[in-house]
Amino acid sequence: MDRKTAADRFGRWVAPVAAEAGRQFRRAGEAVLSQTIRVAVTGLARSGKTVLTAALVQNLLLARERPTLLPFFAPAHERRLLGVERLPTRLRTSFPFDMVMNCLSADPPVWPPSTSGISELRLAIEYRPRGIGARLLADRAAVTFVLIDYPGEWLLDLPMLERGYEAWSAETLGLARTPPRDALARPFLSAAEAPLANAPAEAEAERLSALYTEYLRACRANPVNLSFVQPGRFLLPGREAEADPRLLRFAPLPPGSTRLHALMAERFERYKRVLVEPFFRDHFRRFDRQLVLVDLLSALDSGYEAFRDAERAMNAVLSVYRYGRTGLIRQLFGARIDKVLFAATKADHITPNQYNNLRALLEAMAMREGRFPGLEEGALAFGLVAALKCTEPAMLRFQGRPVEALRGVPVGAEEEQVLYPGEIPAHYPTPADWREGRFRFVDFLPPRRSDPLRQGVRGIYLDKALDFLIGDRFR
Ligand SMILES: Nc1nc2c(ncn2[C@@H]2O[C@H](COP(=O)(O)OP(=O)(O)OP(=O)(O)O)[C@@H](O)[C@H]2O)c(=O)[nH]1
Ligand SMILES: [Mg+2]
Repeated sequence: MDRKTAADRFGRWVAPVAAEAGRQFRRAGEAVLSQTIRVAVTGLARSGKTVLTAALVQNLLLARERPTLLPFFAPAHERRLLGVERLPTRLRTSFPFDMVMNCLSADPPVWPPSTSGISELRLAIEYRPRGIGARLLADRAAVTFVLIDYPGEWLLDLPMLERGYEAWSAETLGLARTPPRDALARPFLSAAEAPLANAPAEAEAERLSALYTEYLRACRANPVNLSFVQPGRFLLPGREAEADPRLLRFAPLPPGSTRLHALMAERFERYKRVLVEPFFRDHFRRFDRQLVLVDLLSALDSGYEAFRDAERAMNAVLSVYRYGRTGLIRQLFGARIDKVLFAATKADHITPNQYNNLRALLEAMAMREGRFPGLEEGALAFGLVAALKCTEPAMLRFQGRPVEALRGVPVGAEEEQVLYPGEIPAHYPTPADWREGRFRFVDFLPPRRSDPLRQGVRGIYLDKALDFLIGDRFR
């Protein structure tokens, strides 16, 4: 064999292998760069989860054609999105995306109905990696973005896991006896303090749990509009509890040793074991990032007590991050969430000059109870969003001076109006802030003449929220 033939042979032999190796190498790179990120969107009933989830998804679906839709979402702004499409749902009920978009694009547009339970939506996002190193591995990569919408009420049950029935009862009854809850809890409290001695324990448990649920419902309703309700599934049961309502037939009781007591304590433990623990184990533990929506403006609108109660609920949710990396809850569930964004919703109810105060207030509410050893520095953020902007900034004259106001169609009105919504205090508010009649946040109708199906959903800071939650995964 002469040298040339040997070289040819060598060349022929090596060339296809090298190409194959290159392909494999690139495929491995794509595998490295292809990843799944699960972001859970939660918040109490009516906080704005459904509209916000749909708005994020709709704008992502349009982001390649309309990069200006999400200017603060770096991969969109840098024109690195190559394609975004919906994938079939895997584990959970499908998020009702088409229904929500049909509502928002109807003429006139309407708000979608309330949802219940947990649902998911999966998106495949193809993008061009940024760094040269990453591009050498693959010139396109993919992120599977899973959004999960679930009731924030379920998170309020977390602190129950650390309590026995007696301790939980003492705490819960103590809260029910403080204003403004005491007035709402009266029928339940008098029944709990003097249970019917001759009634069968089963029937009494049923009667007391019904009264207790009524009390929780009244807490959430107008005019008090409180946030902290426990057990959260008494109001938002979910599929498992709907199938077996006996799981919800208990209530707190003063200390005692009756048969009723034993039954209540047993059901309390069962509730934790059958409903609370599996949610944390099977769902929460798998989330990578968490967006917690807080309708802080409604709470502020309802008075000092509602505001402080929203803080109580926020801190119950945050308690999971106060346990530290070795705490009980971590050990039990090994939660891997490494970024949490708390966002005040419906920011279109206030004028832009109030955004800073709203954000600062949300942060102050969380920080009053101390730090978060369960989260790295910078992993917890506070912001504000509007899923769908229903107002435009406008000006009014008040006592001869111009003041920033909002233009929109209030719920119940026919015509556009210009309204002054009030100001968010720059300090942590005291009851005096409400005596001065400081806030009047009006509900507005969704805007007409917008075309969310083609133009995207116009919100506030949707792109910033997205960038915080998933931007780092598009390297
Ligand atoms: N002005 C304004 N109102 C909003 C916005 N988002 C939600 N809303 C209002 O809040 C209501 C509740 O929004 P949803 O997205 O359905 O809230 P949710 O948390 O999914 O509520 P549930 O399904 O009942 O738990 C809507 O019907 C609107 O009235 C927003 O960005 N701006
Ligand atoms: Mg909903």
